[in-house]
Amino acid sequence: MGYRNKNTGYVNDILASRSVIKRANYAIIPPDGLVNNSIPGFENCELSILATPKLGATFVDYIITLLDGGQNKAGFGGEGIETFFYCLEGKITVWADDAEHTLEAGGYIYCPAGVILKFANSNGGANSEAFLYKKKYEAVAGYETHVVVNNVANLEKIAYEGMKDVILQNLLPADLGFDMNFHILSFEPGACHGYIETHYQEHGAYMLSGEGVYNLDNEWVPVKKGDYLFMGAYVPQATYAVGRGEAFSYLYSKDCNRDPQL
Ligand code: UGY
Ligand code: MN
Repeated sequence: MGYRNKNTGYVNDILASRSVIKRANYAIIPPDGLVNNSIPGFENCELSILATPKLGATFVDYIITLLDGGQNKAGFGGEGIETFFYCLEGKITVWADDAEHTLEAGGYIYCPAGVILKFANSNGGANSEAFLYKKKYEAVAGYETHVVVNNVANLEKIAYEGMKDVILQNLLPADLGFDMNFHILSFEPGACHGYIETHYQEHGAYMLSGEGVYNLDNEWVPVKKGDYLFMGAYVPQATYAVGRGEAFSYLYSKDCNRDPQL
C-alpha cells in the first residue's frame, strides 16, 4: 500500500505497518508508509524524505522517482554541504558544477562541500529512481575531498572480515579528507555479520535486494528490498540474510576519519 506503489485508497483490512521509529536510536521505514514531498528545486520528481536530524541523524537521506522531465537544475548542496547521489534504476544525467556525467543503475556521484549537484532524468521518457544524501562537511586542515563519479560494477569486491559469502564494496576513497563513506554490503542467503556491532558511527541504509532479519538494539526484525533503516550512534546492529537465491544487500553511509567532538 502507499503512494510509492500507487496503491492508495481504502484497504479491506485493519490498517497495519512494519514501520518502527525510535528517535535518536533506530528506525525501520518500509516504502508503504512514505509520503510524497515537494521541495523547491525538484521538478517532476516524487520525493520522500527518509532520515533527518529530527530522527536523530546528522545527515538527510531521500528516495526520489524522477518522472519524465524530472530534474533539479536549481542545484543541490553547495557551501558547507557535501552530497551523494546514487542511481537505483534508469538513466540520469548529473552535473558537478558544470561537468556532465551519465549514471545508470549502480552509478553514483559524490560532490564535495561547495560543489553544486544538478541532475535530470535522461531515461527516454521512462522513470528513474535515485537515492540522495546530504551532510554538513567536517573539514580538517591539510585535507580535502574531490568529486567522485563511478559505478559499483567497477569496484573491488572484498570478502568482509574474512567471510567469503559477505561482500563489501567501498564507494568512496579511503583518503582522510572524506568524513564519510558509502558502502554496499551483500550477504548470500544464510550469511550474517560475525558479531553484533556497537559503534559510534551512524548509518542510513537502503535495502537494494533480498531479505534479511536485522538486529536493531537487540530486537530482531524482518526487512527486505525497498526498506530503509536508520541506525543511530551506538545502536547494536547485525543481520542474518534469509530468502531464496537472492543476496540480501544494502547501500549505506558511515561517518569516518574524524575525532569525535567534545
Ligand atoms: O560498516 C559497518 O559498520 C557495517 N558493517 N554495519 C552494518 O552493516 N550495520
Ligand atoms: Mn555498522
